[in-house]
Amino acid sequence: MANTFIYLQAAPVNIIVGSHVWVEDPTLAWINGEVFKISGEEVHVHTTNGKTAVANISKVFPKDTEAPPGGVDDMTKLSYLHEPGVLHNLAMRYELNEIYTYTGNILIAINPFQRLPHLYDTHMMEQYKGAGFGELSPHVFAVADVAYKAMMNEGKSNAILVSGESGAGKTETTKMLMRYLAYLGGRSGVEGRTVEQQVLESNPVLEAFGNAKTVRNNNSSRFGKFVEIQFDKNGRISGAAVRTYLLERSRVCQISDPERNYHCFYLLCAAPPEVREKFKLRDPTSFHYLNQSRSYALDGVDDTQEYLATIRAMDIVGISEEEQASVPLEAIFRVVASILHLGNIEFAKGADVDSSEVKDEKSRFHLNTTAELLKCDVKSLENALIKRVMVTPEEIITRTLDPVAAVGSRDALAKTIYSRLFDWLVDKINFSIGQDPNSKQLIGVLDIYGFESFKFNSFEQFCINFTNEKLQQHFNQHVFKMEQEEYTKEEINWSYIEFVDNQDVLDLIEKKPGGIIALLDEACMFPKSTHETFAQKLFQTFKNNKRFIKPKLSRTNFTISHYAGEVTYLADLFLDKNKDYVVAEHQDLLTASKCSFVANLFPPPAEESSKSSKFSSIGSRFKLQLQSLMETLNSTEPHYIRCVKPNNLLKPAIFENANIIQQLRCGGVLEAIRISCAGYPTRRTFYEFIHRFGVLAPEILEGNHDDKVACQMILDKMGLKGYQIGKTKVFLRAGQMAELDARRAEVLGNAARTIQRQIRTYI
Ligand code: AD9
Ligand code: MG
Repeated sequence: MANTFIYLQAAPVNIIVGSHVWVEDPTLAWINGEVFKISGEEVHVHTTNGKTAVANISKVFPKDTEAPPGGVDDMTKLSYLHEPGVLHNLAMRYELNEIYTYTGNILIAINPFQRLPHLYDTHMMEQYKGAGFGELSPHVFAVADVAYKAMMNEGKSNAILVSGESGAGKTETTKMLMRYLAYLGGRSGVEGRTVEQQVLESNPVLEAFGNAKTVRNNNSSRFGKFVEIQFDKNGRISGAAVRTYLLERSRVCQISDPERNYHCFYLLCAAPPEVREKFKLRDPTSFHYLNQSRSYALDGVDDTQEYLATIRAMDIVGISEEEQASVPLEAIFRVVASILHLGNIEFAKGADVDSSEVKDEKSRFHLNTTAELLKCDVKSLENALIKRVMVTPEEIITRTLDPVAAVGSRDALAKTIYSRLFDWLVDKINFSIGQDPNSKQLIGVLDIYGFESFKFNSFEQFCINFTNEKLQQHFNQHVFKMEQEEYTKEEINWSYIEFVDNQDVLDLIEKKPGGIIALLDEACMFPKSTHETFAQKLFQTFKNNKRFIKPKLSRTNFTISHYAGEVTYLADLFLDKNKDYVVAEHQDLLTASKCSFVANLFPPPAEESSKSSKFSSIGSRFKLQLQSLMETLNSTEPHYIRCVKPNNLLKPAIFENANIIQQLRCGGVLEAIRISCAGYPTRRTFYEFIHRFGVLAPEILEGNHDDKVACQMILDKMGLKGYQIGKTKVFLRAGQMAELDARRAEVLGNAARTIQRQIRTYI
């Protein structure tokens, strides 16, 4: 990750001895202090921690000594819009449990890591319902309210895009948004399975099957989600659709301490005894897919209670225990249990070379149980795990798998079943809630993984970061547009503002032909490819691409220079992970299941192959999904919420500066500010401006000028260039506010010295 700070605002030249400033600090990122010496370009500062710091004048930023002690609720109200100022403002507010702050129209939400019930109660919802945007403190409800009002007034669809890194609070924020929208668009007094109730209850169902404990978050969503809530012309919720993206499949069979598998496995193991007996379940410690990690229980969570809560939620979204239900709940949990038993089947070397057999009696028990639960033939299951049939034009060859390959086959089967089950749940939820064909307006809520850069990054991070590049482009264009609109409204000239686009990274990834995804698909289709040949092809193709870097010490890794920093990807598993196919033996086995639910999860492939071409890849499919998401988003009015994780300990009241700066940068908050800095970052109403800078020209105030003219005269007297005067506000270029403040401090200092002299003379 690039470790350079973004200097949002050119450092002003008018820092003088006595100025209050910010300088870089190795632990705190930024620290403030007072300048006591300037020699050439070097500024010497007494910092507030009792030390001295020396910094180049280009890296010293003025501190607004007049900023209100509790911070400002909108960053655009800051006098100096720069990185330390932004950070300090958030820190001051966080200390007071003010977790929300605007940056213009963007809401920044810092995870409190503690319940703040009063912040989300019905009383709060009532208040926000009647209020105009900006009237009350920043809040998720205010964003949802703006979206709803805009939809009602303009008849246009809106979208709320929630982003941030793992554990930053996206899912919690999304749930608050949905609760507020259900409050606005729900039918009061109606009980039972209403559309809004189903929309809300889809969350716990999806969380039970798609969330897991990770090192970053005890309830981490392992999939992306876009919920479209449809409204009728009276503003009542009339339908909804949930789209999900890229569920993490590997977790089903591989976890490492202290993470967990998907919640549903544990809660099923904690179900009432008769349920566990039916599925032959025991303690989670007895299952290989769960006991690879020693983490079983979650702090503050009772899995038995979770089981019951999940059942209740499933009932509301139309999956019930009743016998007459088309898909009884029982079938779903039977499939979940079968995966646990499947994972316990072990293999030993078979009699022939490169062959394997079910290891022992214990494994045979699990094999039998898996077959029983999936209602498929046990011998066919065994064969599907340890044999492969190859059909050549001449003959049919049966090949055996060695124990390692058999384990691979077993795990592939588990992953396939689980991901089909998850997709089925999403479809079922959509079917139950129902879409309103007459709805012309909707509010979409996007809860999707933020930018990721780990020590080792693979295909999943590649897809996630690709998503973020797409959203970043959308975001930049939007922020830029908003700026332009503000300028147009004030009738000022804005034509020369430029902003950096990330189209070049997107081309590198998704261009067809020739982008990384296209080259990966090519490699996957060519039988002799290896990850090495794939990497070589990338190096060759992109050797002159400035967004692509070949790391010196590796033959197979490659680095992409993303908008949020550089990320190095390990090409090793890209080919495997990109291939999207179900082993034919697995497919045949499950299509033949006597349980219609299982068989329906695996419709015969003949139906599918007529629709699609013979090769399908995860990367290309994901690209198409993203394309469709972007099309939807482009037809909506977007609103942005950036969630920030204040510390990695997941504890309240700890605000880690450097960590937060990094997130603001990745979330594009600093970029948004930079875009506004490229134009006129400081805006003051005529009144505010005169109030602050009237002292620079008392003679003008004495004249009987109108406010606008007075502002113009003050600015002229100070000799500033490039600013603009709008209809109600003065628009200053970056650094000009600091310049005016320095002049003001000088005037006030002179005045104070004169008074002191007078006092001395008098004494
Ligand atoms: V991930 O990318 O899905 O791993 P999220 O979704 O960003 O992540 P999540 O919403 O799950 O994070 O929040 C993590 C935890 O922070 C929650 O389980 C809560 O314990 C905590 N949290 C987040 N937001 C709030 C809040 N507004 N109030 C109280 C919160 N606690
Ligand atoms: Mg989440």
